[in-house]
Amino acid sequence: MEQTFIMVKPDGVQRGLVGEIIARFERRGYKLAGLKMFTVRREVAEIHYGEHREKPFFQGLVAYITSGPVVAMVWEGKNVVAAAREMLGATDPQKALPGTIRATYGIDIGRNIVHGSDSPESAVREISLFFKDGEVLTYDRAVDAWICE
Ligand code: DAT
Ligand code: MG
Repeated sequence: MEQTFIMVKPDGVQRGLVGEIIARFERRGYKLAGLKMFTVRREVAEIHYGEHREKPFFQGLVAYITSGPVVAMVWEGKNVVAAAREMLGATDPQKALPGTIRATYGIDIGRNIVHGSDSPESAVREISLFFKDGEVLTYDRAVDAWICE
């Protein structure tokens, strides 16, 4: 089953939005497969955001993501990568559609609250960067048959 990597960034943790974000994924029916809280180390941040290394905002982005604890999660379900990106909204909260997480809780592109993998390949890479073997769990939920036929 498809999985995605979702991370509540340090601003989301500081602002008390962890529960709100988890609740949205839970209520939609996705399955929580991994969850932990930690502070991202600079080396890991630079790998995670490696595609942006040459961008002018890179240093600020690394400083932001390493500035405090994050909550990292693996969510699982049909088409979860693309669906989660829609739930997050556009990268810039000013451009995000109403009702999305970034539009509901954010104002500034440099404080956009939450990360979500942009493709299934990115999800695999990001999950393996942040989670060790055994930290992503496989289990059955009795409710699954009521979520997808
Ligand atoms: P996303 O997080 O939606 O996948 P991205 O991968 O293009 O967006 O960029 C990663 C993060 O970098 C993004 O969440 C916020 C920051 N960022 C992107 N573009 C930016 C810009 N033009 N100015 C400042 N920060 C930016
Ligand atoms: Mg991205």
